[in-house]
Amino acid sequence: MLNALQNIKEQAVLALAQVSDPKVLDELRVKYLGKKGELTAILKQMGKLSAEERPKVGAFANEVRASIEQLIEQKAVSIKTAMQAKKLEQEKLDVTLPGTAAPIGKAHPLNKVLDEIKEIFLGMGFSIAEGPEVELDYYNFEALNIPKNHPARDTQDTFYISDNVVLRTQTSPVQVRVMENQKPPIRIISPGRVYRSDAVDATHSPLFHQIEGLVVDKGITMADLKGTLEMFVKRLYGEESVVRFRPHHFPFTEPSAELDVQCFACKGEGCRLCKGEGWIELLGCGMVHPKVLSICGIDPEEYSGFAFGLGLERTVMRRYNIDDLRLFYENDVRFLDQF
Ligand code: 2NL
Repeated sequence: MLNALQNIKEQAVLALAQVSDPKVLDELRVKYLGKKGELTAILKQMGKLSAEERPKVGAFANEVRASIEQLIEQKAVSIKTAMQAKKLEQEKLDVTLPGTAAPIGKAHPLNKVLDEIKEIFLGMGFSIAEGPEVELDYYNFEALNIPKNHPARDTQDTFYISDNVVLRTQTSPVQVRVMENQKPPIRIISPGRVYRSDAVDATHSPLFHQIEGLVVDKGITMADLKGTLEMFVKRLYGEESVVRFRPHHFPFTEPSAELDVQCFACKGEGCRLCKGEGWIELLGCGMVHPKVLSICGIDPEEYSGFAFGLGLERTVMRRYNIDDLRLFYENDVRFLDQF
């Protein structure tokens, strides 16, 4: 019996030396020390022993039990320590590593410049007017002194929804609606999407953006037009900007003009930026045609006004030296992130 106990002890020592899994350790505890375990099995046979042998075997059995218990206890501690070390190793956190930046959006370059332009005009007492992009032929053309056979109505250039409904080609119809509904004084800008049936290339798109402006009151003259627009250009491009007005023609203004700014790069000498001209074209403008005023229900004998229009894309391209308008609509973050 002493031999059997010695065997159990040796087996247990060997088995326990191999364990690294707490479940297996528990199984071994049951196997050696459990109620149906090997040690208990031996102790149950103690009755067969002589009175002389019994205390010896009993003492040794206790010794074996105690040393197996101690081994299991030590093993449990070392397994727990090893598992904790492994967990710490796996979950280690280097707080000196750079963090993962949360991507933050920003305003589109078209909106950035549009916001600046709105601020400039709001600062001069203008309000912002909006209106439909799907517009009656009447508001887009007729009311602006562009009759049925005018070249500006070329079906090549305009999207027709039906005979008398078009996608607006300018934001002027917004201003026509304001004149119909509001008594002067009127001081508005109307920014928004406009449409032309153009093929897409570096300088054309079937959808682009325009900002128009309109002032109507008693006694408005060309001097108001020139003063207001020169002030606008200086606010947008810098106080040192030099402007000039050139005669032009629009059906809805008389007289009409185009406003140029002296090239910022060469100061009028002629360079690549201004294509040798010395001047860069910014916008079209003029005194509202008396016919347009009367069509909109405003007496041209009592009131006069000026109006202007500029393309947002062209303005932004000039501002940031962008050479292809398609970049605005492609939503490539590598492009958009630069502004
Ligand atoms: C351009 C420049 C312009 C206007 C737009 C306008 C609007 C009303 C009455 C009179 Cl309601 N004029 N807008 C005036 C001059 C120029 O746009 O290059 N357009 C094709």
